[in-house]
Order: sequence, then C-alpha cells, then structure tokens
Amino acid sequence: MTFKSTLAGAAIAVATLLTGTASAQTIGFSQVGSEGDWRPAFSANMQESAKEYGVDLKFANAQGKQEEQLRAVRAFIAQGVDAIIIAPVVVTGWDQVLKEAKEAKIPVFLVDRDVDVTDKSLYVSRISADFNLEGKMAGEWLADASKGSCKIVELQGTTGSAPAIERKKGFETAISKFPNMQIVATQSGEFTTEGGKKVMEAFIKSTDNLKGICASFAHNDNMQLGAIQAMKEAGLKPGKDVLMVSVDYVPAIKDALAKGEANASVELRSAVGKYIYPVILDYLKNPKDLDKWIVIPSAIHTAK
Ligand code: GYE
Repeated sequence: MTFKSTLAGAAIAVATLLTGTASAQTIGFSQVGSEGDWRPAFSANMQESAKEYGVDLKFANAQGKQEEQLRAVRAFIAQGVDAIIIAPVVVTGWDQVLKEAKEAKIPVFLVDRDVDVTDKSLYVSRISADFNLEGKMAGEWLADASKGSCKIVELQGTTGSAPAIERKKGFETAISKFPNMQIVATQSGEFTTEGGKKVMEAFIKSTDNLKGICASFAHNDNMQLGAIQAMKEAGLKPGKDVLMVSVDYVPAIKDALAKGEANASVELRSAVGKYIYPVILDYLKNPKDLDKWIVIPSAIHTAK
C-alpha cells in the first residue's frame, strides 16, 4: 500500500466520521407542560436520554395549551426535522396538523397521551403506558381493600385528556363488579396539587366532612397530595379515615405511603426515553409498519 493510498483511506475515514456526526437525527418534541411532579421528570429523562442516543432534540413546552402544541409542531415541520414526538394534551383536534406532517413526509410518534383520529396512518406508533389498565388496577386494589363496599370521591385529570378518560373508564369497569361500590362525587383537579386541594375542599363541604366516604381515587398523585393537605386541614386522617389511591408513584407519594397518609399508587414510569428513542431511530433507518401501540408496563405499589 502506498503512502498516497493510505492517506486517501484516512481521508475517507474522516469524511465518514464527519458525515456520521452531521447526520445526527433531529427530533422535535412537543410536550404538554410541566404540571405535577411526573411530567417534569419525564421531560428531564427525554432530554438526558436524547444525548445518550445522539439525538438533537428540539424541546417545546406547551404549558398545557393545545394551540401552543399546534404551533410547535408546525415550527418543527417548517424546520424539516427528521421526526416529531407529541405528548398530546387532549385527544381531539389533531387531524389537520398531523396531515400537514404527513404531507411533509415527517413521521410522527405519540408518547404518553393518545389522540382520537379516524385515520391512524397519520402517526407511526404510540409508545405509552396503558391508562385503562392503571385505572383498573386502582379499582381492583380498592375493591379488595374495602371488601367490595365503598363510597368513592374521584379527582379527575385534565378534561378531555387520554389519562382522565381512560383511568376513569378502567376504574369504573373494575368497581362495576361490586354493587356496593359507587363514585358519589367527581370533579377535575387538572392534574395539579392546587387543583386537587380545591376539589377535595369542595368535597369536604358537600359531604359534611366526607361522612360515609371510604375512598379518594385521584387520576394522579399530585391531586391526591393536594387532597391530603385539604383533609389534614379539616382535621381528617387521610389513609386512615379514607383510603387514598392514585396514579404516578412520584417521590412525594412514596413519602405519603411511608407515613400512612396514602395507601396505594400505580406507577407510571417517567424514565422512558430508553423505550422511545430506539423505536424512532430504528424506524428512521428502516421505515416499516410498526404496532400502533407499544405498551410500557404498569405496577401498583401499596403502603407497607
Ligand atoms: O399521570 C399526570 C400528568 O399524561 C399520563 O399527565 C400522563 C399524566 C400523569 O400530568 O401526572
């Protein structure tokens, strides 16, 4: 091998390396917002793991507003990103923008929450937990803990969001097998601690200090944490007078479980970049039909 050909070989190697770097995939991620403790943990994981997978992530926080999400997705299309990830705040109102992404030949992946579109070809796949199952697990746990007899107050998540719709449905399916289990009051606390506190204050008033109420089911832990505060301020004993079951399993609910102020929480994993990026990167290398829903497993945790 001549010196010249070695040099040429080295030049090709460097060029390959450079193209390798230059072709890092750019992915736009439209995130719901930063409500509660789970969502910021999920955002942080998506940003950190993007680095591990060599993804150039364009992150847009919509502060809970769908208009902001639509704006962000259109900006990603205009920038010509390689793929778009959406965690949609509510299920409706996505058809048009998804059509625009499809026309621009940019594949869209849903994470966490779902959309309600008739044409499922508008997105490649949804990678998320099964919210219906989470509600069902909460309901089955409560049926067991209350021996199938329980008047329940329910704190719902954001109206029209997939987790509020499906957790309610799953929970209702589980308790419908028990004629003495009923939801006697239900209201949205917007997935926030403050929202949950206000809703529980209203329930405390409307039920004469939760008289006859055996459980509080909250669609997320943060609302339950707000409910716990409201109950303590009213001189009630959450976790003892009233069974407390919710979803997410964030650090603050683990503390409440340890103190006996909460009784059960269904875990929603937040470190899920490791499930999401490999699917998208594989697809970009080798586009093919994927399952419309790639399910991340759930588990329930109870007070020891
Ligand atoms: O449970 C809640 C968050 O979309 C499933 O959104 C998610 C929910 C999560 O704000 O804490």
